[in-house]
Amino acid sequence: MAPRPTPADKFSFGLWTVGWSARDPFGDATRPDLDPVESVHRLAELGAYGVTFHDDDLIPFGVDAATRDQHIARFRKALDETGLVVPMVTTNLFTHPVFKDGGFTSNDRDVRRYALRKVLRNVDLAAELGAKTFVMWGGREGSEYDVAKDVRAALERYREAVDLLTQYVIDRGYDLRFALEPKPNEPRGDILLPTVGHALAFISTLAHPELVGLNPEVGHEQMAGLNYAHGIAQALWQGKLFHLDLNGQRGIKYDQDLVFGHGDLMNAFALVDLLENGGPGGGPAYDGPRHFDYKPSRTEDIAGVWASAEANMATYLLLKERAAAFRADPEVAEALAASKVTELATPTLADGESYADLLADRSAFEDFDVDATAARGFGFVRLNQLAVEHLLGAR
Ligand code: 3MF
Ligand code: MG
Ligand code: MG
Repeated sequence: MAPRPTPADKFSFGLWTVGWSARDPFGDATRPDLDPVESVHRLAELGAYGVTFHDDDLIPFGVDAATRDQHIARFRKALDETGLVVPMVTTNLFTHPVFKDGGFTSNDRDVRRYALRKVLRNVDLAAELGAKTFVMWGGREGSEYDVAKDVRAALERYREAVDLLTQYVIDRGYDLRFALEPKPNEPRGDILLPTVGHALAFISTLAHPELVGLNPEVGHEQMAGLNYAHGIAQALWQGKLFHLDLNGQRGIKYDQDLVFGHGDLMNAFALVDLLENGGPGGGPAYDGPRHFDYKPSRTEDIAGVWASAEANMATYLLLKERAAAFRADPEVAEALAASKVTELATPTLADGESYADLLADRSAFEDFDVDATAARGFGFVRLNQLAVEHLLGAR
């Protein structure tokens, strides 16, 4: 039996996830639209603590100010009734045809100005609802044709937009940080800031890099053939893991948005182990929302939607249990030491040692037994098998 989630687990879902009516490029919707108010109630019943949304998930694009206020008021009432919080808000700069060449980086300057106004309005709403993170996924920021986009100019405009937004939250005194969400492609042929690494490099050029971090998504990194757990580790190491999108993906293909763990389960195990046990003293390395950005498969009816929402949380909690068992196993501790995994935390130079000392240390080079060391195995396969056996519940 999978453990039951509680708000203390900090699970959150986007309105656009459970609310997806399953229209895809090849077929019509297989489910009716869901009222956001119903989603809030159902998610709370299932044990989630938070709900997130794009402006357009909550407020239909283009409605007048009075109608907008009504949608927000209904949603707020549902939050009050359920106790659900809004840890993160995001803006849709990809659905409406006006954004077909992007928002912040559209070749059309008028579109860029409109995109900024749309985001600024939603930043105000995010702050009003108490969100601490504002995610920006630039799904249409990119191109299909290399000659049709000046990538350097586009990055300049991207930076201009993010710098404006950080200045805005500073001036307004909002307690809100931005998290960029990398993705390599889909819907554009090539999307700007395609991976965790590209986005980290971009952030280092900003006017207020301290206010900008990442929202890496499992499937997005895996679509690029990259290791998600590695990307998360680097984001943590650089203090940039502001938020994350959990889901499942099976290899380098279209964006699948499967339930968390229904793709690369071993990497999901490593990820949960990192998040839950990778911090100081073996505690959590990340204390933000465990946010699911998945799509209930098109084959599922509405009962299947809620079953799939539960599946995300159950899988996470099971992996958390399995990772705890892995960490508590003395044989694992011994295998980690034998594999020198723990030795990597020891600095390569001794305290106060200089390169001159290193050059003078004959044991490091002249007397070092290269052949004997090269002949010794690391035992990584044994270690990984212990992880597999814990993951399968065999230990
Ligand atoms: C697309 C995504 C997006 C972002 C969302 C949040 C529609 O693959 O992952 O979901 O997560 O825009 O900013
Ligand atoms: Mg995605
Ligand atoms: Mg996402």
